[in-house]
Amino acid sequence: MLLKILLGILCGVRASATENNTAQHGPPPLLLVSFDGFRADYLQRFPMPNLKLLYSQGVLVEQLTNVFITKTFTNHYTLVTGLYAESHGILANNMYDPVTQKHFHVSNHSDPMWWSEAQPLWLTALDSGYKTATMMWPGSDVTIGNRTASYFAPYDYRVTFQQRLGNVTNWILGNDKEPGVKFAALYWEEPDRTGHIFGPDNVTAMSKALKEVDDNIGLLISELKRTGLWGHVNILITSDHGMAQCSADRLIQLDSCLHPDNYTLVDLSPVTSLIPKKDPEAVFKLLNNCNAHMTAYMKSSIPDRLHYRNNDRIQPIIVVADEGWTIVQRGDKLPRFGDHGYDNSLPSMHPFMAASGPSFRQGYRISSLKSVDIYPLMCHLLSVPPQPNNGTLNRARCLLAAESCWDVPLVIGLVVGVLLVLSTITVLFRFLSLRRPSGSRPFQRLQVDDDDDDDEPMLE
Ligand SMILES: *[C@@H]1O[C@H](CO)[C@@H](O)[C@H](O)[C@H]1NC(C)=O
Ligand SMILES: *[C@@H]1O[C@H](CO)[C@@H](O)[C@H](O)[C@H]1NC(C)=O
Ligand SMILES: *[C@@H]1O[C@H](CO)[C@@H](O)[C@H](O)[C@H]1NC(C)=O
Ligand SMILES: *[C@@H]1O[C@H](CO)[C@@H](O)[C@H](O)[C@H]1NC(C)=O
Ligand SMILES: *[C@@H]1O[C@H](CO)[C@@H](O)[C@H](O)[C@H]1NC(C)=O
Ligand SMILES: *[C@@H]1O[C@H](CO)[C@@H](O)[C@H](O)[C@H]1NC(C)=O
Ligand SMILES: CC(=O)N[C@H]1CO[C@H](CO)[C@@H](O)[C@@H]1O
Ligand SMILES: [Zn+2]
Repeated sequence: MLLKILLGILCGVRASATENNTAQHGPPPLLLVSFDGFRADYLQRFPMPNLKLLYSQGVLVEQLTNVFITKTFTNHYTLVTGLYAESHGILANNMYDPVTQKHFHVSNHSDPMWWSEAQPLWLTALDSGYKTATMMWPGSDVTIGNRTASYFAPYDYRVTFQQRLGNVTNWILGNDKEPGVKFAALYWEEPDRTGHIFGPDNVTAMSKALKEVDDNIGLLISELKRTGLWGHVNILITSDHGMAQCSADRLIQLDSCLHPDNYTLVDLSPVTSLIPKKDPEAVFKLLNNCNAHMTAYMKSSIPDRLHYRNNDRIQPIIVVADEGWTIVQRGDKLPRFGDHGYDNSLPSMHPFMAASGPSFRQGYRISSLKSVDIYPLMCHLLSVPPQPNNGTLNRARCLLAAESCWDVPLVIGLVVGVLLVLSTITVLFRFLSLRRPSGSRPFQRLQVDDDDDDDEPMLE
């Protein structure tokens, strides 16, 4: 708490050219790009020259602590709302809502009721008078509160990255009739797809996929340079989650513990979500003792740190598999070699964040940030008042060029230093005042210097 306050005070705002422009022409446009399933350590394991070029001129957050469950729709909505899953309502890629008795699936996600517990940035920014655009960002084709971004395109895997990018740069540029958009969100499905098919440990497959991702980042840089936007837009490249290696040796069969007649299945792996038919406690007990590599929770006892409890769309029992384990109902067929959705404290589930542009520092990196903090950061970059959220700008402030910021270790050092000086002064002061003789303390006199002796009578 003390540290928070200190950081807040120390991160004083410095006047800068960016702010001058902000005052006159509004903030620079912000382009948010997600490469689905980009596990943080891919950055160390694969070359990625274009991405490295981008953040060498900007900032890098080596790991982003995302939210539970570490699935695509859940975390993409978190990035644009700053909310935990329980607060934005997109709790999984497969959901059941007991109030409306509706079912949600990635391929049937367009009913606004699922998304209306939050307001994504592409809508909030409209209220500041900006135009916005979304290119296949999950949920951005849904009419939320009767609105969409000014421009959007529903997901279509056949549209190449270059085509998506072309639309986005046109939207940012604007034309004679329409001003450019201030906020654009661009989605690309790799390296998630390859990660699922081959697993993140397959160096051959992942090298190829990440080379393509990096080539796309190269395209992004050259397209922004070609259109004159480079250096004038803030670019934020991030992802929703990482990927864990799965194996046929790490399968958990629910049927071996519990007959499927006993429950209605809502979601399966790596987080099983189910509704018990009769006795919930009995079903829980069977699941809890089923396999050492998974943990069952009654809804009321899901740990606080997961922020995954206060929502009707969380079912009475969830079961969470250990890293790399796959839950199936029956059989011994491994559905995919890579998966995500596991506990969000696992580094393998974490993505990264890189950014560059006029508002960011250059060549700066921090080891971690929470994904809920991206939203307040983006609101700050756009001067858009944030909706209530679970993030804070304080942790991301140091990434900004306009903030003179102190490192946490430095601040701790400073605080300790100040405390040391203060206590030294106190000790010295005490020592000196002890040296002041008082007749009632005989030992005092023994320590007193000769020249001090002269003053004594006057003091007493
Ligand atoms: C602010 O912008 C104006 C016009 O673009 C420029 O003349 C002025 O020098 C700028 N001031 C600062 C402090 O950058
Ligand atoms: C899609 O979801 C809606 C409710 O949100 C439901 O009425 C409809 O039956 C679903 N369609 C399919 C094909 O599952
Ligand atoms: C959305 O628009 C419809 C018809 O235009 C209207 O009936 C409804 O109240 C609106 N809903 C919201 C949330 O504004
Ligand atoms: C994207 O750009 C292409 C080529 O200019 C155009 O045909 C297409 O309509 C654009 N898509 C959207 C959603 O505006
Ligand atoms: C790794 O991926 C390649 C395709 O890039 C595939 O041919 C190979 O079988 C995979 N290896 C393993 C061990 O899965
Ligand atoms: C997250 O933010 C929402 C909106 O402000 C709030 O209702 C919720 O209590 C917050 N969650 C936590 C764990 O603070
Ligand atoms: C705990 C529980 O409800 N067990 C039931 C599961 O389903 C089988 C088959 O329908 C029943 O025999 C069990 O009693
Ligand atoms: Zn994903």
